[in-house]
Amino acid sequence: MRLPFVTPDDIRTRFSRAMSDMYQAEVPQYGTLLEIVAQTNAATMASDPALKARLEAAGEIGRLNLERHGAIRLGTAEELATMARVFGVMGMVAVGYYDLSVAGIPVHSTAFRPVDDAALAANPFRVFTSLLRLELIKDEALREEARAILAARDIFTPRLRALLDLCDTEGGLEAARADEFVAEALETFRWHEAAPVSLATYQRMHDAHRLIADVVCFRGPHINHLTPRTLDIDRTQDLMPAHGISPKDTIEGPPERRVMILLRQTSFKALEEQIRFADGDGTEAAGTHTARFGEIEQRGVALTPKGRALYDRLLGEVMARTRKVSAEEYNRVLHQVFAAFPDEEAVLYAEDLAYFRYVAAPGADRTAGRGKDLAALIGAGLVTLSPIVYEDFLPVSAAGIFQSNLGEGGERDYGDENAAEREFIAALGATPLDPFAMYEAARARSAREVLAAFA
Ligand code: OOG
Ligand code: NI
Repeated sequence: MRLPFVTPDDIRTRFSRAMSDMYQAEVPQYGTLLEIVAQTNAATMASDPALKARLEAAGEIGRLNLERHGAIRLGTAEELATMARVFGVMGMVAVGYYDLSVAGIPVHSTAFRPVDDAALAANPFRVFTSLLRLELIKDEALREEARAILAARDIFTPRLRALLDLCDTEGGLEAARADEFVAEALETFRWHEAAPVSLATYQRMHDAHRLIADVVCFRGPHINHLTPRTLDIDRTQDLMPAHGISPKDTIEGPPERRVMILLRQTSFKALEEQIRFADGDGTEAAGTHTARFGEIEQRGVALTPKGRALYDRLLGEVMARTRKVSAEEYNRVLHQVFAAFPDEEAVLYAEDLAYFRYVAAPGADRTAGRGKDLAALIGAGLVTLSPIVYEDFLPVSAAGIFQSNLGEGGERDYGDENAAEREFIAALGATPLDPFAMYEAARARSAREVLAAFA
């Protein structure tokens, strides 16, 4: 008799828990962050019963303490293709294409995450996954050296590769194999204190770009942060210093508002960690590497293309007006400029700036709504709007996080960006899904359901 398969949602939850445990053991500040965030979330819900009721109605309470994202950086097309299979077993698919070269960083990226409503509600675990663009290493000898080092490594255990094949042929993994899969997959994300390259090689890669050293000089793509979701990022940020964590002095993304939009994030600086480098003759040289950091985030409503264009324009204006200013001045300008972004749900909806689900009002009289269209149902109070949470990342924010943790990269033009995207797609073996299309689909699905309920 064949045992039942563990669902992708369950495998993802087992994996994200295992990853969180590993990272807590490796980076104690992350455990502290989890505690502060849990405290903040409990306090925020206690002081804001309306928010709590809303999260409950939207099925978001269950996922809140599970919710986090991580990030890794890969070196080769084959690594990305295999990683896509690993995430696929956990019900995570590539969503969005992020071009980080606009910030002078030689990578491009996607986010692996669950996509349908039920899977997101079960556990929205996401991994921001970057691929190094070797072609951007200008020095040819160095580029070929990096290519050779990457070609010689395998970031996946042989057993993980076998389990991937088994999952493909059998169509799933039963409990014991799912546990084995989680343990084997975790190995790819582990930190290694011993590097397979010499200190001199590390330094040459590092001189080309810190990120190149981070990808090329290690046995695998160590998870570089895990980010819990807070309901109040300002409150969490204020609690950090008392717990021995010093955050950056500004929060990235939109300002604090009545209706939270997109994503706000803040991080603490990456740790400088001891590394043993292998010098060819069997001896070791001590050095350090800086990659792992901590981050928290607050998520709000997803924006439509129109809302996103307004957001990008306003943020661009803030950037242009705040070069080399204090944190106070930055916040002042941020609030002032973002006053132009409507801050009421009804207006965000009416002006098609943000995505909402249509929800039948509790106890709504079905017969009173018979035959009415959405506008009439909303007007009559029979249907209410529920914000669709933004499940993705901010390219500008992502670039900002990279910059603050990897040093100055400066603005650079990396040439034909469409060609880069085509290469990314070829490496991945698929076109990443369009996030806007998915929010739109969630909105449309809720419209169909609510109209059917009043038909
Ligand atoms: C990824 C940075 C992107 C975020 O939250 O925007 C990211 C990296 O540093 O590898 O995680
Ligand atoms: Ni992050």
